[in-house]
Amino acid sequence: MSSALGTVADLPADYYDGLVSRNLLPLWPSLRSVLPYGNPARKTRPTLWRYADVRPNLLRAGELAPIEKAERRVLVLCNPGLGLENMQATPSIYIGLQLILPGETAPNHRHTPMAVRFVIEGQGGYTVVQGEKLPMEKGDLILTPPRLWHQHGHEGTEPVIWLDALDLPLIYGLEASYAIEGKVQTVTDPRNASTTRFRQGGIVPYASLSERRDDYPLLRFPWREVRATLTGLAGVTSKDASVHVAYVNPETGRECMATLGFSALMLRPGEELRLTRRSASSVFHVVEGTGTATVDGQAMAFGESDTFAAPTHAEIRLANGSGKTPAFVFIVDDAPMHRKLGFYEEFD
Ligand code: GTQ
Repeated sequence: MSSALGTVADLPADYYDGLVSRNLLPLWPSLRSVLPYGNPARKTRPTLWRYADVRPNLLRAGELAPIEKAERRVLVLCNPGLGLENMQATPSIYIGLQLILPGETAPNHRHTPMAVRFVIEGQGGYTVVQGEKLPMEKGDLILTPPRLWHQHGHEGTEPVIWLDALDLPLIYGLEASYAIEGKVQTVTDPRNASTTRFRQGGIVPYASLSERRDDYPLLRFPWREVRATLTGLAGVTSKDASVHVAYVNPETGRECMATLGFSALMLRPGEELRLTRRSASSVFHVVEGTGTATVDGQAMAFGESDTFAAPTHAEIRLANGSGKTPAFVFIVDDAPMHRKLGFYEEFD
């Protein structure tokens, strides 16, 4: 059985001060706080960001911050439990909502954190990744992997807004986060080349069987395909199983990025779903529909384009608010990193 550990107050002051003056600390007074028994200490709060609150402020940023003065015009979704200034939705996940106006370009750069974009509204936006021009339609997922060049642009007529998810808190915490500015990219690959090469799951270019594998063979996952897959899957899934798909690398069948994972969930009309409790933290973005999320007992009513965060080890329930139409949710989590580090867990 564990007993109470000694505290700093138990120690002679001159001994403790002597340690501190030599950049030393005793472990035992802090052991339980850094390595608690049973469950991790969590500061992340279940938090909901309503699109109706973010959108007008983001459009105002369009007036206040010219793209040349912003590079990336983004409002960051900060978890209040983690300190707003730390710009963490969860301990490992950064989420920002980015606005680009017609005719604007966001300059070419590359950086050590990985990023993905999930389009919320507007037509005509695009991202160029390593010379490949990737169109951005509502619900599309675009990957900008670590250290690959990327720039954004907008050829349409209405504002384009997307959600950025990055592993920035993690990479910043490693003191490894930095960017390099680049010259404007020339588009070398035809529009949508990676999506053409990997058009359908299970069918890959023959040469990819013997070629050295590209780490990121597919950079764009069109929502149209994801939604159709979910709808089809709902038809062959029993009522007690969830309708949930993962975005993967088409060559390996494994997660498409090293640290963060991406998936999409369909809540059938009237469905109430209890997610498997697990070690990973996550962020949910509502693509379509309304409902209620209950995270560690805290209920949050969600609507289209709202975003909410759940801490590690959280108890999560999702209920579709409609008995007639499905709801669709895009999910970002840090399960790939938990798996790689060897401590991914599912409970119950
Ligand atoms: O679009 O490259 O939200 O570099 C934060 C950092 C977006 C981007 C963010 C970035 C970007």
